[in-house]
Amino acid sequence: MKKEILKLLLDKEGQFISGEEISNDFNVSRTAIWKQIKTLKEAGYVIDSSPRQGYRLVEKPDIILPEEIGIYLDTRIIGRKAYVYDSLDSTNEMAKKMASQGIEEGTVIVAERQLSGKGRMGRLWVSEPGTGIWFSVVFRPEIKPQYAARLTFVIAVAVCKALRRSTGLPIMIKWPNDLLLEKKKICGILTELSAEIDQINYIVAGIGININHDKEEFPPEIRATAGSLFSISGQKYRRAELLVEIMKDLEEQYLMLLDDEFPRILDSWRCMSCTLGDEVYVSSREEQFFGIALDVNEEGHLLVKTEDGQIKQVMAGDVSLRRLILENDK
Ligand code: BT5
Repeated sequence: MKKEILKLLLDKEGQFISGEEISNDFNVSRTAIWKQIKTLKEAGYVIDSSPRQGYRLVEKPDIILPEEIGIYLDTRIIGRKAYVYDSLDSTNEMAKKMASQGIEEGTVIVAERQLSGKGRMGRLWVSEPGTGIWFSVVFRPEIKPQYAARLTFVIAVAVCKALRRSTGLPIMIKWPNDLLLEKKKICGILTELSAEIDQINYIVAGIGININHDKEEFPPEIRATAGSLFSISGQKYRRAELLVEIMKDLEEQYLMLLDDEFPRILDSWRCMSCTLGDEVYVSSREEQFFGIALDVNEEGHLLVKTEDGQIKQVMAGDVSLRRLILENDK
């Protein structure tokens, strides 16, 4: 009921809809409508009520409400179920717990804030309330575990495409899991796998996107490297609307993966990559070296030509762009 009333208000944003019209449309009492309007107002939607004219949506808050997401989403898999929490330790941890209990594929877990948001290799992800989108998606792809890294490409391409389309900003992908805007990290992806030798149980993809932060809102230790859509473009965005667009692209790219069309995903990835052709510094647990990033292969490994002409395959290392290192060193 809440969803239907919200849809009417959103469709006719700025115009009055009479209580009578709503009660006829949905066959509910005026009191029931008034109750739903009250909860929407409490959530932050600014709704005018006039005894003669009815209700009018005046302003939409920057909140992520599952009912609103449901109105705009026509996906088959991604986001059919969405849970939004005020606060979680980590959406990935919650998603893994739900996945191991059998929750359906495509389920999305969002948190307004994370108390200990996770990056890779035990690093922290800063996830303050209200400014970004912090969420995880549960996948159960029928692909071999050795191809699990492909999902990171699915996510990076989908998020990059959706953000570019919605904002017009020249967002780029840095291998393997970052999105950059004007050389600042605006998004990080953390993909976690649970698998047997020959079969994937589930993959949880965690995505953190900085949307409406002021520059000063980032803690000093990441202020030089982190950015948000707002801190770079000066434009604020409604997170719920971006999330819907991202979910649509996630579904599109994921279906391509399931249809054995990974080469097409890789082609999109190559077009949006700021890593290929550039001089990179590869720093993994085993080794560190400089080279030129040539390409990525079907497993998602980065092919790097080293200074002595060898071509190395880089897996889950940490790749830094040399240009950035020099600039940050200044
Ligand atoms: C990542 O790790 O980039 C993956 C981040 C994934 C976060 C999402 S949010 C929803 C889901 N639930 C979780 O608990 N996690 C996922 P990594 O490449 O290791 O980068 C981490 C590094 O980025 C940190 O060590 C900081 O230097 C920097 N960093 C931390 N918070 C940041 C932020 N909000 N924006 C930009 N950089 C940040």
